[in-house]
Amino acid sequence: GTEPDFTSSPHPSLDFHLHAMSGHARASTLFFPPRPSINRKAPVSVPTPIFMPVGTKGTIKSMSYEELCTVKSLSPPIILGNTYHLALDPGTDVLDSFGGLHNFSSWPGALLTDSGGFQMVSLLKLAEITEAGVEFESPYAKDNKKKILLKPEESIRTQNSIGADVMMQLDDVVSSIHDGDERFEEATYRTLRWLDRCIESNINKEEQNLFAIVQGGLDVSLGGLREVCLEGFRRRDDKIPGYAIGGLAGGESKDDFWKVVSQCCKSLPTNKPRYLMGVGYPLDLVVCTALGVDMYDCVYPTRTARFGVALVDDRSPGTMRVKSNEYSLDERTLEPNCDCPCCKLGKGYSRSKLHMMLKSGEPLAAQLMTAHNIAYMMRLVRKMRKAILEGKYEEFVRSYIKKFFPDGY
Ligand code: PRF
Ligand code: ZN
Repeated sequence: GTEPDFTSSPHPSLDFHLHAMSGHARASTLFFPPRPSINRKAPVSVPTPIFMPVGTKGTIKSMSYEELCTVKSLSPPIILGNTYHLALDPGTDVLDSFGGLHNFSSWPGALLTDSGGFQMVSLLKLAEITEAGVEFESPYAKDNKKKILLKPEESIRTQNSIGADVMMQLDDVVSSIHDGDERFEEATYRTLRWLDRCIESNINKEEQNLFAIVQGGLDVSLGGLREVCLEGFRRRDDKIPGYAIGGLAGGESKDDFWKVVSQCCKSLPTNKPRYLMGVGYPLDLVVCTALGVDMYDCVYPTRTARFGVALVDDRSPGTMRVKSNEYSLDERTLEPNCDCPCCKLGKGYSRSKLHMMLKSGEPLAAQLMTAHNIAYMMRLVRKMRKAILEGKYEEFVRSYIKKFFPDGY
């Protein structure tokens, strides 16, 4: 059936229905229950495969929630926020007094928050990781380089204040191209220990799902660290409503990347969602969905929009640099068949107009380009889902790659 049944689900805060598979690719629906505390009266459903746009501080940059929710071509059912940024601003006092981020920012859909450790490690480079947690220098001048320690308990406490429908565990993130074997081993076991501390400290299990994050570097061999991590999670599976694959998209080769994603998907349970963190190139979505991934997030589509790059289907490598002078007199919209607020099925803003606005730094250009790229991603995941439901995903992958690489891949 396609109606949620939270009573029969082992996790009262998430009901997961797998509808169809095409090869390893999956079409499913995540149902999040009604939540009176945030004035949510009906369940929120998230069809997969899904791409989650990133609203680091609770807003997708340059987009209003009104436009995001009421324009049918956009309407992402779930977006992503970051614990680290939200803890600093607006902070847990404000979030608590509003009853969470859904209320504070008037977001009616589902919300997922990343735990904060990865953002600190990737943003600050100054973070020091110990068994206690991730220690970093406050980025605020007023704090005079004060050291702040983000513990697993603290990350979950903040995510409970945010009220996200999906919370991520604090994980020990290692750079797959900079760190050595010993560091990977330490990080893998620590990620398992931190998961237990996160599970213990979640005070809102009825409404907030805590996902585990598979770490373990690039070693996919039998008895390798990815397997160690996955085996550790199997022993805790009854406490884990969903899984993420972490530690990728950090500069490793595509070959390594695909091998790890494939191995994780083969080992993860089939009855729970799988989320590949920080991945958002359209082609990666198409390929990783074929390997069995359900959920994705990345700043790429929205960030690149603000820099004047549109995602388009009809050329290699699938992007259009609208700032380039070749578009200064181009009367066509970005994509002829796109029904986003920018293209309006060929009746919207011309490439020439967008080109001019981007060159002069007009904020409307960032808004329109962002809308187009979100519409592109939402259309892509809808097409993937349709192909999976029809049992034709392999053909879909072939024709998608052919469009990108007409001369061969
Ligand atoms: N862990 C967390 N967030 C992430 C990642 C991770 O490994 C990635 C992958 N590099 C993106 N975002 N917590
Ligand atoms: Zn468009």
